[in-house]
Amino acid sequence: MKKLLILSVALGSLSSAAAAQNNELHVYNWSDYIAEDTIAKFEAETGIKVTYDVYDSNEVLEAKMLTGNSGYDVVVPTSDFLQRQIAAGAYMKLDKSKLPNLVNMDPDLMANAAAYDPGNEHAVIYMWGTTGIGYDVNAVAERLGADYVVDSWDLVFNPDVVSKLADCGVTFLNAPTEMIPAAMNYLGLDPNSTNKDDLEKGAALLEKVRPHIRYFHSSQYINDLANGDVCVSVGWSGDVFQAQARADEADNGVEVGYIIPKEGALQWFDMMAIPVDAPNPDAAHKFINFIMDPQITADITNYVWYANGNAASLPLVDEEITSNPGIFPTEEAKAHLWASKVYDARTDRLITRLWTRVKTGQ
Ligand code: N2P
Repeated sequence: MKKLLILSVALGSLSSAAAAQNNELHVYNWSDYIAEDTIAKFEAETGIKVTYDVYDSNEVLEAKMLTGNSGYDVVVPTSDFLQRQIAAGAYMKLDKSKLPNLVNMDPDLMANAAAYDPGNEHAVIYMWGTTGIGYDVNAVAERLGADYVVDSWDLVFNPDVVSKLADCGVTFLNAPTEMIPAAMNYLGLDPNSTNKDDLEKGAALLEKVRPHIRYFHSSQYINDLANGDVCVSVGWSGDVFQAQARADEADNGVEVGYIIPKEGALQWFDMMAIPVDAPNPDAAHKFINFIMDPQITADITNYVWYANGNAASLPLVDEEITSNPGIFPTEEAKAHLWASKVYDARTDRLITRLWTRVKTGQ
C-alpha cells in the first residue's frame, strides 16, 4: 500500500513536471538583440513561459552545444559556427510544417545561409550585420584632426594612428575568428585563408597594436561608446547604432559613428536553431515561427538596429534604418564584404592559440 502511494505520488509529480515542461521555453540568444516586448508578446500569445538567457560569444555557445544537455530549446549561432555544430550533430532538423511564416523570408538571403546549412534544414536567419568600427566622432577628430577621413581599418590597425587614440580608449571584440581575418584582410591577405603563415601574420599585426588596446570584450563597448568612456571599438553594426541611440537619448554630447571600412568587412548571419536534445521542440518551433512574423521581426530590427532576413518585414522597418548604409550596405560596400568560412579543427586550434598570444602577449 505504502509502495503504491509512493509510486502514485512519484507519477503525479512526473506528469506535472512534464506538463510544466510543455509550457516552458528556454531561449539562449546574443545580448542586446531583441525588442523590449518580444518575449512578453510571445508569452501572451502562446501561454508558454520563456526563460531568456544571453551570451556575447560564439565560442561560449559552441562549448555548450558540443557538450550537450544545455537545456535550451532555441539558440542563435553565427552561420559558420552553425555549420560546424550541425556537422557535430548538435541540431535537429526543423519541421517546416510548423513554420508557415517561412514564406516571409528573403529567398536570396536564405540561399546565402544555405551555404552553411544545405536546404536550410536546421536553421532560419534571425538577424545579420557586419563587423566594422564604431567611433566617437569628436574624440577622434580632436586627436587625428578635423580633416581626417574615418573610412579605413587604419583607425585600429595602423600603429601610427591607433597610438594617437589609445588615451581615449580603443577596444577589440573578443572574437578571434572575426578579429584575425580582419587583420589579414587589412594586410592584403585573403581573410578566409587557412594558411598558417597568413593567420600568423594577422595575429602578429594584432599583437603589434595590442599595447594601444584598452580591452577585448564583445558587449561592454555599447555603453562605453555611448557614455564617451571609450572612443573606438571594433564592433557589430547594430550594437554600435544602439550606442549611438543611447548617446542621443542621454543627450550627453557624444556622437557615435559606424563605418564599414573601405578595405572591406565581415558580413555574418545569426541563425535560430533547435538543439538536438531540446526539452521542448514544439515550443521552439512556435517561437521561431513567431519571430518570423513580419511585425515581430520589424519591431526587433527597429529596436536593435540589425538587418533581418525577413523580406515581408521591411515595409514595417523604420526608413531611418532601411536607408542607413551601415545597416543595409550599399552595392559598392557589398562588393567588399566577405563571408566567413568554417574552419577545420586544426585551423581552429591554431586560431585559439594565436588569440591567447594576442591577448596575453604570450
Ligand atoms: C548582438 C550581437 C550579435 C552579433 N549584440 C554577433 N553575431
